[in-house]
Amino acid sequence: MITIYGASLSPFVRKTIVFATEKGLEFEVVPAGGGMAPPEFRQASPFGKIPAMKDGDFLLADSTAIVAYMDAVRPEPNLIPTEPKARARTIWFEEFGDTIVAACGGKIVFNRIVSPRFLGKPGDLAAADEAQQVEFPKLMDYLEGVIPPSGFLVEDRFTLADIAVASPLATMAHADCAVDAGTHPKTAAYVAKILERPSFAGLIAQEKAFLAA
Ligand SMILES: N[C@@H](CCC(=O)N[C@@H](CS)C(=O)NCC(=O)O)C(=O)O
Repeated sequence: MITIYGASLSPFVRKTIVFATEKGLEFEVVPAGGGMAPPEFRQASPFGKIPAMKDGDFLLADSTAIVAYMDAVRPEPNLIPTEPKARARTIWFEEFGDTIVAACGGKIVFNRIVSPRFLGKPGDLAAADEAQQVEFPKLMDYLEGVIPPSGFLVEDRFTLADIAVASPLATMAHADCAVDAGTHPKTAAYVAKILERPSFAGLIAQEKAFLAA
């Protein structure tokens, strides 16, 4: 049984949970982050970032490292294509989600949710608004141009690329930054369809309940 440390509001943690679910891996999620830190989490994540993972005595941090491990121990169903170009495109989209989308999302989510709710300090709402108005549309323009008619980013089937791109967008939607179906109809439909998968939908329902409490 694999243990994932973290909380699914984090796009990186959600990525590993969805990946493990889609792989059919047996896993549990142990809350970590903020003030909560079980001793093993500290060992697994040298810089205290979520997610981290434990499988037996093997400890590991970082969502990209964790999904690479999960993929190696459970190759099927395949979520990281093996054909060279498709594999490289998948990693590009993972990187796009983890760095470019998450950087924009961080400004929005930190200032609208994390700072006021978890740190007890007002967020910089102007910075969040600016990220949504200036940066976010550029990301959406890019996606609008690359989403294939199949509705999957790589190999016309569900892969890590879809998990990694949709996950930060799910976190941003909690912070009132949703894809505008008027300006970006393909992207809005794409994200909605990926997030409807049971592996995402269950988590998102729990997150909404947590944020509403
Ligand atoms: N590259 C890392 C990023 C992990 C990350 O930045 N996690 C954030 C939460 S979304 C975190 O733990 N922040 C707390 C901190 O930096 O101390 C991954 O993919 O796992």
